[in-house]
Amino acid sequence: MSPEGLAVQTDAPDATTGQSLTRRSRRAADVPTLVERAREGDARSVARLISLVEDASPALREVAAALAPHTGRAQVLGLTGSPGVGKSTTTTALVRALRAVGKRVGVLAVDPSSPFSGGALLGDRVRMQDHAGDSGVYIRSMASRGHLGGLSWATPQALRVLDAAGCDVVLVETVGVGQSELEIASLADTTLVLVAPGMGDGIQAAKAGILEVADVFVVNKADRDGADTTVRDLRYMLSLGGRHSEAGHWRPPIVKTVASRDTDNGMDQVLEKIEAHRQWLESSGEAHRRRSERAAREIEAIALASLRERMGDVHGSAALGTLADRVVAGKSDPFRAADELLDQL
Ligand SMILES: Nc1nc2c(ncn2[C@@H]2O[C@H](COP(=O)(O)OP(=O)(O)OP(=O)(O)O)[C@@H](O)[C@H]2O)c(=O)[nH]1
Ligand SMILES: [Mg+2]
Repeated sequence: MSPEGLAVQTDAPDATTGQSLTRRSRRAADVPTLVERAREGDARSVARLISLVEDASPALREVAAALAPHTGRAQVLGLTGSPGVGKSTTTTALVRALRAVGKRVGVLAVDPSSPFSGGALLGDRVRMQDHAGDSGVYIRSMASRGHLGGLSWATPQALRVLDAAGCDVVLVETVGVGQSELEIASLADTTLVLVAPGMGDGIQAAKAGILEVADVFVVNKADRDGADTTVRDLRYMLSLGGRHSEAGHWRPPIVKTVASRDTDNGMDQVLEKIEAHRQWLESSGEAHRRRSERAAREIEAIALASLRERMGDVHGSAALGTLADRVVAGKSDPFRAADELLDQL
């Protein structure tokens, strides 16, 4: 075994904590070996690859290139909803249901508010211990703040890692705050929007544009009063229009769940609706459209980030100073100067 390989073995002690990231990222990565091992299902290699992605390591390009031929198989499910609605509990229950039918599952818990990996998701990790020791499940918390473009930057790459590692399904959980649910919808093949009775979630959903992104509505905590009212509210709001009401479009079904129960919790119905949606995606051509839109957004995010980086080099540079002097002297105008600057990039 090469010294590199040894380093990989020893320095990724815990796939879920994301600790020792800095220490790890300083070491050179043997990317082909990592990818090979990840494809064999080695959790440490998967962890290391995701860390490289998350840290925007210099090896990122090599990682992306090495993963590319092995991707495109995994079904990506997004789960979003207000804090405390039951996303992690539902994720755990769905993982169990998917494992029961022999699927390999990856979970990415993305915290859009935290710049730290794993920090705020401690509680989630504890619950996820349900699946500890099951080699058919890979669970990872990720931070997204601090990355240019938030979710759109590191998450798609992490999805690729899990896809290449042979996950049949990848669940992406993110708390619904502001933009994140819209971003998750653009990443996922099927987006589940969770609401709970008595949280005013239906109305919030309408306001935040969530009605437009939901492929399946999950009314969780259906053991509580008001679940039927919530279902009715959602149904009413869906009847008011939007893209769902157009002919040939998918009408998001509404499923009631009690994710905290071990049995009879509604997960089988959720999986049925997900499967129905998958079939609709394929037969309508929407699957391809979504995937290529996703790739386009990714390319755009990378290109913009790289432009910004180059612009950063320009700030305070002699070239910019010269152009500024010409504008001040009336020999050029800011638009022409900006064009000239872009030409130099
Ligand atoms: N009564 C009831 N409680 C539930 C149900 N599902 C989840 N809970 C409880 O609701 C609380 C929040 O659940 P989580 O799964 O952590 O919710 P979350 O949406 O992941 O929360 P954040 O990640 O903090 O946004 C926990 O105490 C769960 O046990 C349910 O179906 N019924
Ligand atoms: Mg959670």
